[in-house]
Amino acid sequence: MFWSKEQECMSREDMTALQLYRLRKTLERVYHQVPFYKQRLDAVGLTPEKVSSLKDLQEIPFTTKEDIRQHYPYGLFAEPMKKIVRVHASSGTTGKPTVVGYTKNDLNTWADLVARVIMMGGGTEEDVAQVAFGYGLFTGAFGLHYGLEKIGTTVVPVSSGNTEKQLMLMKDFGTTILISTPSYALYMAEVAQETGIGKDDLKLRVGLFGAEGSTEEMRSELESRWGILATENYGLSEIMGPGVSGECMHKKGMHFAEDHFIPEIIDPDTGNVLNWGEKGELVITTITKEGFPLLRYRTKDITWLSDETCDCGRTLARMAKVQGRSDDMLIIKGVNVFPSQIESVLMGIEHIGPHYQIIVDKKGFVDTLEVQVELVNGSILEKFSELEKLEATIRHKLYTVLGLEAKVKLVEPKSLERFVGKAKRVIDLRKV
Ligand code: DLL
Repeated sequence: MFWSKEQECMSREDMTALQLYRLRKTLERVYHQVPFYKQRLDAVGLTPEKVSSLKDLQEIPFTTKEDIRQHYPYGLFAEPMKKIVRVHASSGTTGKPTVVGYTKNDLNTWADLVARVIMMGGGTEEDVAQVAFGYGLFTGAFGLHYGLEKIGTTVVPVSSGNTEKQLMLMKDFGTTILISTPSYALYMAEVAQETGIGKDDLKLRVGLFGAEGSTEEMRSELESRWGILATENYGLSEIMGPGVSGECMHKKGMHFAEDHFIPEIIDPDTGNVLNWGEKGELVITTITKEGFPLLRYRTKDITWLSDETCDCGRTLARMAKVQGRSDDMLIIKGVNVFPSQIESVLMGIEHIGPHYQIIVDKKGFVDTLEVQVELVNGSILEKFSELEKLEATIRHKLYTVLGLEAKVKLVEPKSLERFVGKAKRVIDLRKV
């Protein structure tokens, strides 16, 4: 199912021409309307007229989150405030948030791009969608909300949290689409089980999950617990919010809205542009945004792109699951570890549940890694030999994948923290 088939199935030639045209327009806009970009472009001797191919994009310096912070709150907006009809912000862990602004046209484009993602994942106007992302400055809920309304889906704007009520509404309102982070969907499934709500009590058939990474194993877990088809979508507030890319029902990578955003993959250390298929940091240039355009924004998200046409017929570049953020990558005893690798190992092992916590610390000069995992059934805690055997199995599997010794601690069911938004599974005590 397509929301905008013509754009989603364009030939590469047409896409390149459209991107170049829109890139030039964006450069003109920012060159004349944002002093920061004028300075940056002047510094490398690039004026909008000089850009004759997409390769020229590589001449443009990167923009970082730090640049946005330094112009807090509105310094990088390309339109006067009277044209800005909405702001959102991402909280960030330290200091001031990153603020983004949308014109009326931006909101319209945003709703269209989210509508694409919803339809790709199987949503229609017949559906009832429960938005269990937090409404507020976060882009997740409002982003999905307007995309759903554009299609004509019935929206239940319940927001995140209050899990028992969510489940009651899901049942009573006949919700067919659940929209949340994968970790919240997992938590909700657990509460559903505890309160005796089964798959058959619900009409749920589709899950649209995003805003954080999750492994294939986590997807399977969610699909079987809820009896749904689960797809994943990706986005970030700086670029727009959700709607940047999303999976279709073939679940083979996220179709990237290339007609609005140009993706590049770079080597995060050297900044060199890599080829299609090579893994690196995703860099995005917006080419239709009015309020808050961004040139070559470093997302820190590690992924790769494919330009093969998907079985669904879409020709848009496909983005692989985010492997992690370059700033989430843990360096433990000199070994690079992404939390997603640990999740992959854990999800395939019997007797343990999908809830875990990663604790990194230092003993003297040596890094330590501890993985705490919840048991499905607490009774095993009394059987010392079984417990030891299970811990050894997990340790061995982690060693095989990470090349690193980890301490494994099995804990009581339901003893680890649950999340209603983005999960925080890593505690790095070395940074405290
Ligand atoms: O999380 C936007 C969003 C909301 C996307 C709802 C999809 C659904 P931020 O709060 O600004 O925006 O966080 C952006 O979240 O750079 C990634 O690191 C991470 N992220 C978002 N989607 C995914 C995903 C929203 N599907 C940051 N897989 C991004 C992995 C994701 N990471």
